[in-house]
Amino acid sequence: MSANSVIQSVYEQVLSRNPGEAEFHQAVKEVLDTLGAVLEKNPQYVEANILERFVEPERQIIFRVPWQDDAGNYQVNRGMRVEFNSALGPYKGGLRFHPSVYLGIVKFLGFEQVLKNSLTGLMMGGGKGGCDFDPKGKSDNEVMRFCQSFMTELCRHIGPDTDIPAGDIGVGGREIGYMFGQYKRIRNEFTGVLTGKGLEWGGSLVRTEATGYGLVYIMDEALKAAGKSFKGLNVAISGSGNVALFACEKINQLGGKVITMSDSNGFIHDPNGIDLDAVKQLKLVERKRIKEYAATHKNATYSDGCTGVWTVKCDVALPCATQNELDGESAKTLVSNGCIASGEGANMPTTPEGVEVFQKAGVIFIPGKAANAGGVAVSGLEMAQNSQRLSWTFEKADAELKNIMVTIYKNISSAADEYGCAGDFVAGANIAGFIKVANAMLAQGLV
Ligand code: NDP
Ligand code: 2IT
Repeated sequence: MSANSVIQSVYEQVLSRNPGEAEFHQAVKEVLDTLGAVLEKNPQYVEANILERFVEPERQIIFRVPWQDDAGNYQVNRGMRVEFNSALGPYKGGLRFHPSVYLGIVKFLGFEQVLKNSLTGLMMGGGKGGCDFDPKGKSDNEVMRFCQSFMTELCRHIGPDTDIPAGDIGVGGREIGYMFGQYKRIRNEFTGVLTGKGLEWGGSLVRTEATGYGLVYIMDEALKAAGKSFKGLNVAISGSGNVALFACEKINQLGGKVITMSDSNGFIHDPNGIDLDAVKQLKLVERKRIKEYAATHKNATYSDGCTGVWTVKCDVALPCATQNELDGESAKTLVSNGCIASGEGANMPTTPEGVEVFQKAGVIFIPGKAANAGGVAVSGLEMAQNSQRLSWTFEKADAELKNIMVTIYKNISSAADEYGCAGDFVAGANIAGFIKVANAMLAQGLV
C-alpha cells in the first residue's frame, strides 16, 4: 500500500470507530495529512502498523461523579480520563472542567498531548481528562465536594509514575488543591501525582506563568528568524484565563502591546494596552466577567460575541481560549488587517480553513502542540523537582522553559526543512513529535 492509502484507510477507521467525535477526527486528520513523506521514508512504521496503534488510545476510563450542591440536591456529572500513549513516559496532561466536555474533546486533547509532550524533549507520554461539570457560579464548597468526588474515582487510575494530571480550562490552583488533598487522603501518600500544585506543597515556580510565557518565547524566536521582534507590535489575545493572562504579561515585558482580551460572552478592546493588573483582579480574585473591565477603563470598549476579537487590527494574533475559535473568515480579516504572525496558546483554536488562510498568506503560524507546550514542559520540571524533593528558583525554571521553547522552534523548523516543507510549522511539529513516539513504539514491540 502507498503511504497515502495507508493514511486514508487509518483515517476511515478512525471515523467509523469513533462516531460523532468531530474534534477528535479533526485533530487526527490534521496530523495524518502531514505524515505521508514520513511513512515513505520509514516503511518500518507501515509494516508495524504504527499509525493504527497511534490513533487508538491505550485506555479510556469513564465514570460517574456524584456530588451534593449547597441546596442539598444530589448532582451527577460524567468524568473521564483518556490514557492515550505511554511510549515516552507516564501519561501526562490536564483535566478540563467545562459543560462542553465529552469523549471527543478529551480524545482530541489527549492525542495532541502525545505529540506536544514528545516535542518538549522530556520523558512524558500523553493523556487528558475532564468532566462536563461547570465551575462557573459554584461556591468554593461545591467545587471542593465535586473535586473530592471526582478524585475518589480517578485516584485508582493515576499515580506519580503512571499518570499525572494537571490543569486546563476550568481547572486551576484551587481545583488542583482540592484534588491533591483527596488523593493524599485516600492513598495515604504525598507524591507528585498532580502538577500545578501550590508553591508551599510541591508546586514549581513558573508553572502558573509557563504556558503564556512559553507561547511568547516561541513566537519571539519565530519573529526573530524573520528579522522582527515584539517591540512596538500590537497583539490581539483571546481568552482571559491562565494562558491569556501570562502571555500578556510576557508581551508587556518584551515591549509589545496587548490590545484585546475576551471570555465566552464577549471581548474588550483597549487601544492604550490592556491593564493587566485590573484583568488579574477581575478574573483571578473576583471571578467576574471581562465586560466589567470597560466600566473602569474609559478608553476601552466591550462588544458581545467572542469571535469579534479577530476584527481588531493587530500585528500578532494569539488565540488563548478554546478550540475552533478562529475560523477562515476571521483569519481572512486578520490577514487583510496586516497580521504577520499567529501562535496557538489554546489547543486547536484555529479551524483547518483558518490555518490554510494563514499559511497561504505567509503569516508565521505556530500550532498549539508547539506553541503552548511550555505549560506541560514546566509540569515535567515540577515532576523532576518532586522526585528530587527540592525546589528550583524562578530564574532556573524560567531559563529551562525558555531553552525548551527555543529548542522546540529549532526542531520543528528543521523537521519542516528536512521533509521539504520549509516554513510549514504544522507539518514540522507533527513530524518531529511523531517520529520520536513511533521509534519508541517500534522499540517496545507490539504493545
Ligand atoms: P482558563 O479556564 O483559565 O481560561 C479559559 C479562557 O477561555 C476563559 O477566558 C474562558 O472564558 C475562555 N473560554 C473557555 N471556553 C470558551 C468557549 N467555549 N468559548 C469562548 N471562550 C471560552 O483556561 P486556560 O487558560 O488554562 O486554557 C485556555 C486554552 O489553553 C485551552 O485551550 C487549554 O486547553 C489551553 N492550554 C492550557 C494550558 C495550561 O497550562 N493551562 C497548557 C496548554 C494549553 P469563560 O470564563 O467565559 O469560560
Ligand atoms: O494542554 C496542556 O498541555 C495542558 N493543559 C497542560 C498539561 C500539563 O500536564 O501540564
